[in-house]
Amino acid sequence: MKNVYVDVLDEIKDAIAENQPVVALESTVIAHGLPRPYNLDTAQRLQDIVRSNDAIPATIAILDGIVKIGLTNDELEQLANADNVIKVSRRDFANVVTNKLTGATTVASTMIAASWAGINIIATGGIGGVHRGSDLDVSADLPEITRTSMIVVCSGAKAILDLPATLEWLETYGVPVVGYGVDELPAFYSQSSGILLDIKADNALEVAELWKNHNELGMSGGMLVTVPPPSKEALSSTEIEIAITSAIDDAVKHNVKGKHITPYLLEKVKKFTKGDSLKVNMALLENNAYIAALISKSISDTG
Ligand code: PSU
Ligand code: MN
Repeated sequence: MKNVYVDVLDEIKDAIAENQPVVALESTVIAHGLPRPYNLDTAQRLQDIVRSNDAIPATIAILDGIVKIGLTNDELEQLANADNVIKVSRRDFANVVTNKLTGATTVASTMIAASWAGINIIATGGIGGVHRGSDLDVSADLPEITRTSMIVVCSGAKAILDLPATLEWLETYGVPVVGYGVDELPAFYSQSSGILLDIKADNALEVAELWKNHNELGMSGGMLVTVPPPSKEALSSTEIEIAITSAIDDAVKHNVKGKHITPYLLEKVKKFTKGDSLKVNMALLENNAYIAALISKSISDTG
């Protein structure tokens, strides 16, 4: 689907037409996931990393009602420094376009827009999932992965979530979850979750093969490729768990709900870890962009 509300950068259009590697990058992490000035720095670094590994970066956002697939440096800066940026998921597209608003795209909405442009891979930090506790809060990222044919490279679901419940959800709806060089689901801030995975790929080429067969078998929907955070910055599960529990207690106390809960918890965890969670978040975003570029290149080389 292409329409007057979608604007794809020429270099991305050309790369897709020539079957060259393109990696989509989401923008909620820029507008809501990371504090200034780290957000703009990281967004630029992610694009540079993708580019220096022979793929074209396509950061996606909605500016004044236009869905931008690929942002110029000025647009990236504008988004990183704007106030009142809407966090856009599937349900929000029509509203943001109709009212010419500015929005940052989550994993779910980035997948939707990326697929309009023919892109087949996105890199992020951690996907949304099933939240802890008794409220039925399930991220729109999960159903989107069942609908949209795309590889999602991430460090698992964010550890503020209920990871076993998230993995069960993905199993129920038939989403392949691949460990990249590991046989355990990474836990975003830390390398291990104790949850074993059934599918392992040791390198980008093996992911490309899985993806090719996923499509040749006529499987609809996406595939999750989970990459552990770099060991230098990764935190131990016990140290991060204390921060997460305190953050959730605070959120309950202040009645934070809906789309505000994820950014709230990330910010609180950052505070309780004295910035260590921010360091690992930025490091894993960079590493995931790197791995996504390698996978994208393997797909275009073998396709
Ligand atoms: N990864 C990060 N930081 C983030 C996100 C991912 O390292 O802030 C964002 C993604 O855009 C993801 C969103 O789609 O968090 C999930 O939000 P929710 O739980 O409200 O669906
Ligand atoms: Mn939610």
